[in-house]
Amino acid sequence: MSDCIFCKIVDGDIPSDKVYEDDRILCFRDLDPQAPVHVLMIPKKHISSCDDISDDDAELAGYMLSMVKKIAADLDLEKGYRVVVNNGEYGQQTVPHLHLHILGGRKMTWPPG
Ligand code: DGP
Repeated sequence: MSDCIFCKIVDGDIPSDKVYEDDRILCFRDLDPQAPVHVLMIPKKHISSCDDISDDDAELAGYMLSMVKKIAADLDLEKGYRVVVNNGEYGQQTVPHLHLHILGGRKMTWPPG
């Protein structure tokens, strides 16, 4: 998607502080961190939101979840972390390209608000 900022990050047109990359996903530090460690994991394929994960994307979505533990370990989040996916207006999704927030480095609170 030509007007998607996360697609531009995938393409290298917008710089990012990358922590992991392979042929299917990219992880980079959030511009506006909400915890001492806050990274975003995105699929390189443009998928707008959780609502837009098709049956064909199921393997990719599963792969993303399966990679969370590796990213968490790489970032020394052995005490725990939180994975968040905001979806749509009420979910406070601001960037319409599917992303997992991985937050850690402090004890989280609940409910999230
Ligand atoms: P969400 O509200 O779930 O759509 O979160 C979008 C996140 O993306 C938000 O925490 C800020 C982050 N973000 C937005 N634009 C950029 C950017 O250009 N670079 C980086 N690294 N993060 C961005």
